[in-house]
Amino acid sequence: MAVAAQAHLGRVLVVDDDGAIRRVCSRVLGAEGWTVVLAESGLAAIAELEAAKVPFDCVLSDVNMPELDGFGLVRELRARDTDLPVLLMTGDPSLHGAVRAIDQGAVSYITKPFDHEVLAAAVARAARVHGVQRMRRRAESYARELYGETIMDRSALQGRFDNAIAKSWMAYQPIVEISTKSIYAYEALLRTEEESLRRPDIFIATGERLDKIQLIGRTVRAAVAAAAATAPPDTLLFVNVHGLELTDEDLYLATSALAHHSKRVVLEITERTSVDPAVGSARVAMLRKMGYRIAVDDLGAGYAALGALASLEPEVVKLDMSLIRDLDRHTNKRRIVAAIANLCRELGSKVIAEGVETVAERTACVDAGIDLLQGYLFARPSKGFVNVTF
Ligand code: G
Ligand code: MN
Repeated sequence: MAVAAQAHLGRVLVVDDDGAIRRVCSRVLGAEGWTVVLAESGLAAIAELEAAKVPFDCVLSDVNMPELDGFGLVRELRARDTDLPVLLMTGDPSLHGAVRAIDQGAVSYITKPFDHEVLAAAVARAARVHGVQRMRRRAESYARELYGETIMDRSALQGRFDNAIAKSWMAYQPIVEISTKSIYAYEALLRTEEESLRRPDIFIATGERLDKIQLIGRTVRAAVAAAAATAPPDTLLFVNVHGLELTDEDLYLATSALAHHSKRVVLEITERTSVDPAVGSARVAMLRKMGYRIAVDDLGAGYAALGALASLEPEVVKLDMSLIRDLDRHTNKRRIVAAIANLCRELGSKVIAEGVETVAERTACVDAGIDLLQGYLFARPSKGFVNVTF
């Protein structure tokens, strides 16, 4: 796969006492875009795992090895409370071997000898499942952080959530271009009349908790598509896309309502739920092919890492409001913001400053070379496409 070959897919630990197998795995997986680390025994594998500064995404291990065999390795890993997926390679093609592998906590197994395609697909699948699970867990702990444990009752939440979707609407907030005194775009923001979920972060965290992020995404995209005709011409529409939406096939349907407007839509991606760089860049390539442009949202908030600039090559970068707040009063902050804005421009991205609230912040942004601004100073998010007086 061309996309996969260029992407950095992640790190795989290959464990086998047979040097020939290690070499084949290294060659095949390396060509796919994986970073491969080799270990010649179960004990060496444990040592690699414990020394690793960057976590592994998958372990591919032989079953029959002296000292610590593949099953023992899985047991050791599980005892260390890690959910790292282990893919076992077994020379035993019987069902018994497979059952035993899964029983012991391996996520999957392949039988030797194997086709190169089978090997590559099995590793990709194991790592992908792991990535999605990790994302879900993160989303869930974020939801718990917002609510506390007490109101995590699923059925109660479900009722509120359904009501929130039924009573949801989109607010639009202008993004202004200072040099031309015009409106460059509007960001679409999800709102609801359901009292308990009025705070957008809590609404979305509830969707994460209930595994309904794709429903939220579909609702948002349909609403924005319906409103697109009433938006002032020549303005772009910025639409937030949650990390878990990137795997929703509805997003990629050429016949979907929003796809008809893709040329004027910029999809904002935030790393709040940690978009796997490999999944992210492949998916983003598909969205670009459909005509969408991509923005990295919340840069500087601790979610969006600078790495996203390299892996997603966004057309637009939005600087988080924590960087913009009191910009006029902090020399070092101004230096940092100016340097990030410069870097983004050098990489070919436009820069938007989010959360501009005061005239002094606006001036400081412009002085830092930022021409596109968004925030309460210009307009709050509101029901229609409001105008701005400069
Ligand atoms: O994560 P994202 O950047 O998409 O979130 C934008 C949120 O920030 C919206 O919910 C919006 O209401 C809010 N917002 C927009 N402008 C301002 C502002 O100037 N100040 C503050 N505090 N919040 C803002
Ligand atoms: Mn946003």
